[in-house]
Amino acid sequence: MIPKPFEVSLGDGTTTVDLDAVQVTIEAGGLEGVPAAAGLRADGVDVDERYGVEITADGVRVWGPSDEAVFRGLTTLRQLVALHGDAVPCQRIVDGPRFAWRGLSFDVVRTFHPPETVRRVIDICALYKLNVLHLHLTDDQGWRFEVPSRPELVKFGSTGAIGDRPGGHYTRADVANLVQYAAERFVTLVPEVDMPGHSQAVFRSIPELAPTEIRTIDVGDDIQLQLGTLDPDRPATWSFVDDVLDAVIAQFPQSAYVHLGGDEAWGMPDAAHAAFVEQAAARIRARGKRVIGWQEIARADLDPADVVQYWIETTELLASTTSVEVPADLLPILVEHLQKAQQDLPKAHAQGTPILVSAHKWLYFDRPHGDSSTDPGQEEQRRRVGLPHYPPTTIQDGYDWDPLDATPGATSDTQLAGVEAAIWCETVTTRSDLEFLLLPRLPAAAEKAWSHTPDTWPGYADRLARQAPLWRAHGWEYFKSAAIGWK
Ligand code: TNX
Repeated sequence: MIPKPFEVSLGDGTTTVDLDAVQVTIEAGGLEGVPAAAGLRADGVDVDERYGVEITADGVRVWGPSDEAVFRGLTTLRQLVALHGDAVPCQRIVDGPRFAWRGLSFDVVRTFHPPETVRRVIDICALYKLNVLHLHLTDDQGWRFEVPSRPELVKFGSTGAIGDRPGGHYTRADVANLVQYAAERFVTLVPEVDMPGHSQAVFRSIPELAPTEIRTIDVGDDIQLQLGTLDPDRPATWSFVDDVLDAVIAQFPQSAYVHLGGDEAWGMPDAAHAAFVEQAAARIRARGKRVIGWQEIARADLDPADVVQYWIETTELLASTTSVEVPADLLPILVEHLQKAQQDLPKAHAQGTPILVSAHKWLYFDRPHGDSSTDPGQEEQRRRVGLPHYPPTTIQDGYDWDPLDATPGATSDTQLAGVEAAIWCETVTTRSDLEFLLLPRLPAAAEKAWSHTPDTWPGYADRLARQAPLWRAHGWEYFKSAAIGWK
C-alpha cells in the first residue's frame, strides 16, 4: 500500500471485500490518535482527511469526518483489493495525511496534453491520495485556456508548443469537464498563469504588451531563454491581468488559489518584479482568492495566507554551473539567479508564508531516470526523456529524503503547506513519455506528502513493486526500473 498508512492492526484471517457493499459513515470516532495535517490554516485544501477502515469477516466499514476522508479510505480499500484479490487480510487502519497540500504540477504548455491525458493523470494522483493537480497553463511556447475578452490569446498564443509539436488549448467546456472529473476524485485543479516572465505567448498574441526589446539566448535542445517581461508600469498590462484573472477564476471556481507564476523574470529589475507580484497578488486577493507563486515571489511583500513554492535547490545547481557547459552569455544570469534564490526561503519564513516543497532535486520528474530498465526496449526512451542538464535520479533518490529536512530554514512541519512534485515537458512529447516519468516516481512523492513516518528503502521498494499489476490493469505505462523486483 502506498502511501504507507499511519497505523495498521492486523486481525485474524482474510475476507472478500465487495467495494459496493462497504458501510460508509461520516464520523470522527477513533481517529483522535492520528495527528492532524500540517499545512494551511483555514479554508482552501485543508479539510480533515483522517479516516478509518475496518475489515472483518462480518463486513467492511470506512469512516471519517468529511467526504474527502471517506474517499481516501475507499482509495485504501481499492488498493487492498487490487493487492490481495479475494483474500484481503482482516485489519483495522487509522490514517491521515502529514500535509494538507499534496500535489503535482503539470506543464501542459511545452507539450499540449489533451483532456483525456489530463484525466489519466488525475486518476494516478487520486490513487496515491494527492489532492491538487496544478496546471501550468501558460508559458513562452503557448497559452492553453480561453479568455473570452481576449480571443487573440487562443487564436495566436495556443497554436505552438516546443519545436514543431502541435499546439492546442482547453475550451471552457474542456475545463469544466476536467474540474468536475477531478472534484469527483477530491482533486482540486489549481490554475497557474505564469507572469511577468514566461510571457512570450502573450506578446505574440497582444503585441501591445510586449517589451520594447526581447533578448533570446539559445540554451540548446530547441529551448530558448527569452529575456523580456510584462511591464508593471503600463496600464494595458493591468487591464490584461484583470481580464485573465476573471476568466481563470470563473473557469476554476473550486480552487481557493490562483498561481501567478512569478519565476524566472529574467532581465527584470528587482523592484519592478516585486511591484508586479504585489499588484498581481492584490488583484487575486481582491477577487476572494489566495495567492501562490514560485519562490521568487518571496522577494515581494506577501500575506501570511499566500503560499511560496520552493523549487530551486541551490546546492545541486551551483555545482552544475561548474560541471555542465553553460553558454557564456547565460552564466552571469544563472549565477545571479542562484544567489538571489538563496535568499527566497529566509524571506518567506520571515513573512510567515507557508512553503510548498517542490525542490527540483527530489520532486522534478523531468530528470532523466538514473536506474537502468529491465526492459531493453525502454533504453532509447530513457536516453531521450528527461532534461539533460539535470543529473539523472534513481527511484531510490526519489524516496530517500524528507520534506522538512529538504527545506532550508524550516524547523517545523507547520511552516510547510505541503509537497508538490512537478513534471515539465520540454523532453516529454507523448503520453507514453509522461507516464514513463510519473510511474514509478509519483508514489514516492505522494508518500512523502502523506505518511508521517518514513519507511526503509527496501520496505518501500517492496510495496512499490506490488503496485505494478494495478498500473497494468489501468493501461498506464511505467519505467521498469531494475532497482525494483516488479510483480
Ligand atoms: C524551471 S520550475 C522552470 C521551468 C522549466 C523547468 C525545467 C520553474 C518555476 N521554472 O520553466 O520547465 O525548470 O525543469
